[in-house]
Amino acid sequence: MSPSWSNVRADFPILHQQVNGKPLVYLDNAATSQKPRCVIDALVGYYERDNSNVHRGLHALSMRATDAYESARARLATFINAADAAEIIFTRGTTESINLAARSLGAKLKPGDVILATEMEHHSNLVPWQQIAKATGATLRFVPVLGANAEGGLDLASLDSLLTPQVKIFAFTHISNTLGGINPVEELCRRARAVGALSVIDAAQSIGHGPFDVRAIGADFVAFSGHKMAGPTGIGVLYGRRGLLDTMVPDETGGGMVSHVEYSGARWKPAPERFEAGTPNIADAIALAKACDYLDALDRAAIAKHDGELAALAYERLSTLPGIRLLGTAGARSGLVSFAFTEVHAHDIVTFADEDGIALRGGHHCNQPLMRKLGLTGTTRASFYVYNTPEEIDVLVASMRRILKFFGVT
Ligand code: C6P
Repeated sequence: MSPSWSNVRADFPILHQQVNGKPLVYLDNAATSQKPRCVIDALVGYYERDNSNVHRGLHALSMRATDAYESARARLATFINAADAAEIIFTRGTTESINLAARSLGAKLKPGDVILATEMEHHSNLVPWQQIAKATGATLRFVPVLGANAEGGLDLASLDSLLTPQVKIFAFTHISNTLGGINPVEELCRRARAVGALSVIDAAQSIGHGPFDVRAIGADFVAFSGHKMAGPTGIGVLYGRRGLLDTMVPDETGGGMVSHVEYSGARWKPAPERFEAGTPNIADAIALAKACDYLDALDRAAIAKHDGELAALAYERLSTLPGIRLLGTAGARSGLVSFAFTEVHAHDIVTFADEDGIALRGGHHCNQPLMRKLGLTGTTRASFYVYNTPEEIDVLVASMRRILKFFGVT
């Protein structure tokens, strides 16, 4: 049964405020989502009752903290249907997860190898691969995006020529943070596997917005951030298939990740400890597990439907505005809409919308090459989550009309 979406707002304390004398309309969820009371309470509760360092203590608090931290890992594993909690590496977020994967996997690359990405990648799933390609002599290639407004999504036909046996890594986003379309990740993983390439999915924009089953998808690696899925900042996950993780070199070394150390060298523990040197972000991992409980209780399929319907409604309503250019597909989309006006800069739109209490995002959204390809300097983006309502889309559209009128666009 679908949750009562109007009750959901009561779970998020931050939403009940005015901005510039207007009720806050928070439509910047692709940048970071708001946090429900239960996640905030989990953070505070940990520091008030259990705070201690993990893994190295034999006293009660340390054992409690260790139990809670490792239970959080197990909870994240069930959240994405991983086969084993050891496949969950806690990181600072998507960016750190992809850097870890790139550096560890990159250690095995050589000249002649190919890393395949797509033209719609966020800088966080692009620059780390550029760096690894430069360091190893591997070549970085891209699956093109189709259409003047990227309405054609990824050019899947190009995979026939791009996915050669030279491709060792295929890194792609599940949902573009600028376009909002949903990429066919099962198919992309299957195609990668067929040529012996490892798949790396950037799930930053999808993980909190619908069901995600790593085994059904057939993913080798998945990166995501807690703060975009109702969890805290500073915590995220790199999922890696167990058999792969234990063959990989650690990215960082130090305490906690070693099984045996001499003055002359050291041996590594198996995953996940191998990839978690130093004191981890214990409190935020525990609170992230609470966010998983919260999203599952809402029902993640229902969340996907809710967010997608709001974005489709926003797309339809915004398309009536003069001079608007809407990016991405008109069809199946996740919970975001990205648009540009010929006459008004995205930063002006966002600044003026703030006067109406609306939080939007304007700019290149860390997609500079894609923006250049589409002939844009930036877009305005409205992104939705569980607490947003159709009435807020009315406020958004009315605000856009007011701004366009101010700039003399009719
Ligand atoms: N996008 C936005 O679109 P971090 O900052 O590590 O939590 O996530 C990076 C990241 C990676 N991939 C995708 C597809 C993303 O959307 C993001 C973050 C934010 O507003 C910030 S640019």
